[in-house]
Amino acid sequence: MSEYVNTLLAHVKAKNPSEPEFHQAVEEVAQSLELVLERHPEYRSARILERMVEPERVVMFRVPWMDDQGEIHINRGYRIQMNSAIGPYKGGLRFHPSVTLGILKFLAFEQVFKNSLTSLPMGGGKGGSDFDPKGKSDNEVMRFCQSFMTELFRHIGPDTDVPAGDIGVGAREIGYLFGQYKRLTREFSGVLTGKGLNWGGSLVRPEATGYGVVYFAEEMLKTKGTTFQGKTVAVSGFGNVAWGAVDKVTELGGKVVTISGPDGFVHDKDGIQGEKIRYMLEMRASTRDRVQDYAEKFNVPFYAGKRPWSVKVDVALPCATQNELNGDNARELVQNGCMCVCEGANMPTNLEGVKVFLDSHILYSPGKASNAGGVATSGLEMTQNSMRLPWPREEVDQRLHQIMKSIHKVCLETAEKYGHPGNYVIGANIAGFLKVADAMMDQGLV
Ligand code: NDP
Ligand code: 2IT
Repeated sequence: MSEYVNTLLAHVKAKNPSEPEFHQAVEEVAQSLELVLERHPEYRSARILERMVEPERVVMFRVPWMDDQGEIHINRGYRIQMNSAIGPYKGGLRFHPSVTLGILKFLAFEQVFKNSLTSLPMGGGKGGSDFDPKGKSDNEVMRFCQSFMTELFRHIGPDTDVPAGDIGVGAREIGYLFGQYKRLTREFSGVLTGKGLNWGGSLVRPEATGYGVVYFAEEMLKTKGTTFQGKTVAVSGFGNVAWGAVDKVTELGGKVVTISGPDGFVHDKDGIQGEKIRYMLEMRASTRDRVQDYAEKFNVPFYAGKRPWSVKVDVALPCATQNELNGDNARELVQNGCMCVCEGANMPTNLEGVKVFLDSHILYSPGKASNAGGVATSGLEMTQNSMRLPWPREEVDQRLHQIMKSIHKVCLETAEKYGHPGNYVIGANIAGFLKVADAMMDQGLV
């Protein structure tokens, strides 16, 4: 690492203690950017990267709410408004007990590069709460969402900051959040994405992240002259992203043999298809947060407390959460002949795992490139809201597909241009950075 990047990292660590995930995300990006900063000293003297690691604004607030027994609970709410150089802040809300300021800062930082790659005018943000939706009633979730929005509403807006879903935030939560925003502002606007279809939502948004991951992986496979047809695929997670990915892989002739949850993973050798894909939605909606239910229903093996990376597959799609795949997992996948790892989750592979994939020269794509289909379709939802005109399914799907192809292309072209052909990490980080950096240069010292 150059002295410049070392100094920058030391600074970020000293200034933001107890935020290891944020340090990790910055380290990965900064390493890739050494090449750009060497060629373009103007970014260094304008201190672009130093500015990008400092959020434009962080909002942190109390979220008090009452459970069905009348007990009072207090959670913490956040919104990180990371970078608005190329558009209003855009990014999801995560409700999970593991949420901290550092986790949301890493996600907001990644979002800036991802949104830039989509080619749509969206800045980067992220938010959420340490609220645990597991086992909560609909009424409890509604009261929580209303309390959360009662503070958040003053910081967001259709041209300011447009939140969406992430872990623990799906259609139900977006509904409650939207209802409360509308009530407080007396405005029906496109302030959130992932809305219901009959009140401003877009077709394909629920499937978009998972579909996008598979469209991206399809492009990666094409570079080796192959397709999903007949490939065995490991997916982790069983949430929104995993569900879309399983559905699209199956449609393209691949066979998904694993899904996972916090309790372990299931190995379904016959492939997850048809009714089994629909059952994934049921499992998630149950809020039991157990993937073992699938193993019991379909009578397939369940491995408690394990992740699916020991299964011999051609393609792996990590779609659960950050740091779910370490160096040992990566070595095992590579040794078992896995030819393509395409990330659906945000930063699912730790730094050692990423190094293993890059050194082994298998096809490997970072989440900020391959999972951008979700936010890209959110961008398309914003466009439809502005036009007050919903597009048909084919139009949204076609645009999503086109966007994923163009992200793939720009990653490869950029990697090649900077002397690292086939390296999607370098390609994604540099291409995502350049657009934002140039906008910041144009806009003066902001
Ligand atoms: P969901 O809440 O729908 O599902 C998350 C899934 O991951 C659940 O199955 C969840 O279980 C599981 N999970 C969480 N922690 C672990 C763990 N330690 N081990 C195994 N499984 C775990 O969320 P999404 O599908 O929306 O999000 C999944 C990932 O995709 C996240 O990294 C998210 O940031 C990313 N992403 C989401 C997008 C979207 O549009 N929704 C867009 C781009 C990326 P649990 O109940 O424990 O959370
Ligand atoms: O990580 C992500 O890109 C998301 N959770 C989707 C964000 C969005 O605004 O649709």
